[in-house]
Amino acid sequence: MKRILQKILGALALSAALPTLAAINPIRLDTVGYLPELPKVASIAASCTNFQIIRASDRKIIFSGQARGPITNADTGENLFLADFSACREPGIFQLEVSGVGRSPTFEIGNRAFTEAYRTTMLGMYLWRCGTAVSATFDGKTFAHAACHTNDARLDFVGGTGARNANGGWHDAGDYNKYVVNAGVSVGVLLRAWEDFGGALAKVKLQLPPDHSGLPDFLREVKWELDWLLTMQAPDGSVYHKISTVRFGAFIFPEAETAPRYFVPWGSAATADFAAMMAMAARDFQKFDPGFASQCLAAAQKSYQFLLKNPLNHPADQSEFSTGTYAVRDRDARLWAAAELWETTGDADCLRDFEQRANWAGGQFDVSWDYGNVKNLGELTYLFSTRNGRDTNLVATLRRNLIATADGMVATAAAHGYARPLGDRYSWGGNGTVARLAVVLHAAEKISPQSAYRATALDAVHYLLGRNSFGRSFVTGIGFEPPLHPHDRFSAALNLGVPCPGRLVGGPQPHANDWQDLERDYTRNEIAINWNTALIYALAEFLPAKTAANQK
Ligand code: 9MR
Ligand code: ZN
Repeated sequence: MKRILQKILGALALSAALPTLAAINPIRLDTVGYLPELPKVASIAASCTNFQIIRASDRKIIFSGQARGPITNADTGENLFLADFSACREPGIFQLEVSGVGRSPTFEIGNRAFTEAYRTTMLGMYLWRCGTAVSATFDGKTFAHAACHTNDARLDFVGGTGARNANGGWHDAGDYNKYVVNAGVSVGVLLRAWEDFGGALAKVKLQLPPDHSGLPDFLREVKWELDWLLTMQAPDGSVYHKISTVRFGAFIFPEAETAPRYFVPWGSAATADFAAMMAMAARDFQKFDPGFASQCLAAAQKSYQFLLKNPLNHPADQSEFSTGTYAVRDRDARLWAAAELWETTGDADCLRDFEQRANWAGGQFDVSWDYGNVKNLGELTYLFSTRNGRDTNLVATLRRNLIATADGMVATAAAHGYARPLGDRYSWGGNGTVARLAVVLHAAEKISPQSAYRATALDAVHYLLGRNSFGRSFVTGIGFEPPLHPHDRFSAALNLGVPCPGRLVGGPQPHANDWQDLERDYTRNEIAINWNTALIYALAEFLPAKTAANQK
């Protein structure tokens, strides 16, 4: 019976309103869209020789092609056919059809195919704001909460009494705590996006409440986090590791979470991440808000001086807390801080500090990187700096390693049935890691313009938006059959039938097919700022406006 029903439905045009179909649809592609000039490939988990691209409005066949395959995709255990429709450049809304197999969900071909997705992921950031009321309407539903956590935070665990202001910032994830180390990679990647694609980003108006700051919307959202981060610096320049309840709270509205929240003792990784973020902010905000830029620079220098006086790795004492630890060594964060301070100030001691650390690291780039290993960010800043005085050997090594690392990603994507540039590596937050590969790929493209780097960065996006073994988008509110049940306290409390939009879930792990849209599955179906910001970077690369980096 079920089979017959599926057959009947398969013969009809699939619509996003039919939730069970994506799970069985063997035609997997980016259910948001494709850029006209870039490669377009679908993966088909069924026998396929010919395929057609059909225009949604009038069902006209606008392209026919032959699939290639089958190829064996080891990690998902499937035989896949690949349908390449790169030559199809006509803008519009389409479906891919394979006779006897079915039709894909609709997708767009167009220069602005990712603009709404980008705006929605930025809305996802706004909806993480803490210390304030938020309200936004998306797809006819209003996502709102009252001002939350307005008593942040108590000083009991950092040698004080009473409270000190640490309001603001973003909630971290599906929980409402605020962690400096995870802010590090998140803000770092966002400001990297601003430096790489600021021209394009400045053109997109975001769904934000009006203000009089005069800042581009993108920087306004980043500043929300930076303003909070400034409250996390102790008078001696060290930086508190996090603001947290003692244990994770219930699935209630943030304003209903009234359990006391505390400053958690300082850590050297948090301190170094802070110095790096503030040094970046100092140069990125200079043009728009010089007062704020100098405040950021002074804060960065103070924390950097503190680190020089405290050269050993110092993990934060989190023994009283069972919330997220983000307990990482400080090595990469110190390298990153030195690079950003040098880039912003030209200080020769920072340059020496960075170069020594980068040489210890062999000038290597990491393929898989996240909040615990941020050295790629520092190395890229150094590599693209126009300042004098760099060690030419180190520059050459970094260039070589960057290209080798990016080439590896290109090869990995080419060998994978869904062109996942991280291949068969799946771990907690792996979807974020996949998106973050775009940072290194774009950097490689800047020094060696090759279409494969750009195409592979877009492969990462395509995987996340539906070209995967689930045939579904991993981003709430975006694409075909996105997650409805992420591990997210705010969405659960709202109970609107759909979750907060614009959030990338962690994704399958430890194996390719290990994911379900289940709220309790926090290791696979949570959301988090470090994953979202990585996706924002990847989407920013594919916004329509030419950017400083790709203007030729
Ligand atoms: O993303 C983090 C992952 O790498 C860790 O393995 C995991 C366990 O420590 O924690 C993840 O981060 C969570 C954080 O600790 C608390 N907020 C939610 C984060 C996403 O799951
Ligand atoms: Zn809050």
